[in-house]
Amino acid sequence: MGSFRFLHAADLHLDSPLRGLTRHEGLPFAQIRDATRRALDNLVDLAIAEQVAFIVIAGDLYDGSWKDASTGLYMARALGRLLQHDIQIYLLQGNHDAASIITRDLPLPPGVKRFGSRKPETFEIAELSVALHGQSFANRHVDRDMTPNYPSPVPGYFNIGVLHTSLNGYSEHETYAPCTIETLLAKGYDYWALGHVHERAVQGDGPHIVFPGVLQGRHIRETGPKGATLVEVTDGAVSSLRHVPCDVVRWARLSVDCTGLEQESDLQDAISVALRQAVDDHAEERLLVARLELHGATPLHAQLNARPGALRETAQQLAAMIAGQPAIEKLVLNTTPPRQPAAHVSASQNANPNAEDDDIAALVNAALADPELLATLEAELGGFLSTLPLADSPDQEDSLLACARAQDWRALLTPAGDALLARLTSNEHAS
Ligand SMILES: [Mn+2]
Repeated sequence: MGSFRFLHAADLHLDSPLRGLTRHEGLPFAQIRDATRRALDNLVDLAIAEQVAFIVIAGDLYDGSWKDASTGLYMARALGRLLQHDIQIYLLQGNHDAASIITRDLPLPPGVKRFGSRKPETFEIAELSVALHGQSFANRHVDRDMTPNYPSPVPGYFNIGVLHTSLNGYSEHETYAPCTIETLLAKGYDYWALGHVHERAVQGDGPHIVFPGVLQGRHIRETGPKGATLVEVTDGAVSSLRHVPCDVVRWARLSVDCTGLEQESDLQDAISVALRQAVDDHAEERLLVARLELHGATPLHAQLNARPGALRETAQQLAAMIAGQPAIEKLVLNTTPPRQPAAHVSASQNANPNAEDDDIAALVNAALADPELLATLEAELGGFLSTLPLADSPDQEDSLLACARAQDWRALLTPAGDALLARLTSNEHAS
């Protein structure tokens, strides 16, 4: 037995639409929309450069029915390049491209094999002593374990199981063809080429159970390097396993610590540093698309929250002036004011009290910093308050009225903000 290489990919989702992205202004949509096609080209280039014997694609080549004939033609060209280099192709249909979903399909010339959906099918490559076992999805929803019907390994061969599955315990993914690592191991195969889970994962260190992950990240939940797994087999055993990036657009969530930043220029520097670092870490020739998440207690909090759109534009301009020109998907403000809201407020039963806290605190802070508002309060309330025939008493010293009479607007507005927040987040007002 000699040695050979093969490539394992899954979840290409060719021509996947830009769901939810179009509302983010200033993104290079054309480049992002084209990314799944260019990643497919990179996959083909990789297969040719590494002189792999064959490629296995474990489901979800497409995101659903083709958007038009050009999706099928693009895939045909990619597969055609592989065939011209004598690279055999093994395809499996997953939940996104199940037999019942795809209304049009590619012809299957010699060299392209697709696993049937009625029962598991085995393809043998005699000259390499390789057997591939797999079953495509007939329908979108497969809620049973498909592995019991998979055949026993071919003796003396390197056996590969091909399966589109959520395995179990991947809560981010809907349950499809669930199975356990134990049942996969019990089959006695040498390698499980899985698809469906978009995060790359390698299970166990005996027979390899591998999710290569999505070929190209498509949104901010698919961050980090994306690509395919290059497997080398020597004398019937896996001798090396390498994940090779194929993506052309890389998604990243960047956390920017704003704690104690006092000047907007300091914040701009922090954003530039975070972006530059991410480009160095990730981008190379790729487009980096970043979500900036600002956090920490800063005196800038109120001012940032008052004009989040302006900050986003500034961040985009900063990004445009950095080598590699990363794009900003979104800017999320999770900063807090230096002074925290009163404890009873955060104990309220709101489902997401922090966002409310921050908004109200920002309003109150903005009000306190507004000399015009303070002057108005004094003018409108001052005269009225002085006519009130109320005697000061010791237990009224901290009351709102006492604060007003003393023209201590800060002391007045702070509990007013807290009271407003308590009202807004009270369940009694939910109707
Ligand atoms: Mn899938």
